[in-house]
Amino acid sequence: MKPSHPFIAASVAMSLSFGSAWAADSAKDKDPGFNGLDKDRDGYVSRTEAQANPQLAKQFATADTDHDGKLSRTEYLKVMAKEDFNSVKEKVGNLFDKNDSSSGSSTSKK
Ligand SMILES: [Ca+2]
Ligand SMILES: [Ca+2]
Repeated sequence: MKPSHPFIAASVAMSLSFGSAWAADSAKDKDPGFNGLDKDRDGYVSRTEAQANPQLAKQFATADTDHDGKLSRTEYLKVMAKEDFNSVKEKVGNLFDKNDSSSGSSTSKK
């Protein structure tokens, strides 16, 4: 009997390094925008800080639902989620347009 299994030791070491890399990535993915915009790290994105994101700056008044002149993380996430939803809708719409035109031209196949 061998005292240890080199393969298992290597795979454990690999999974550990992958695990920490994954954790760092997911923390970044979780909210890169808000932390990036909140330069003074007071937990809010001010109107000045929002200028770094033109899309957000444009919708600042709409996004600031409690009208305190700054965006909380919740307000930011809400407006950005709406933004994502709109762009997804646009993409899906383009997809349908493409499908419509291609299905019209491919009817000769029979
Ligand atoms: Ca801030
Ligand atoms: Ca607010």
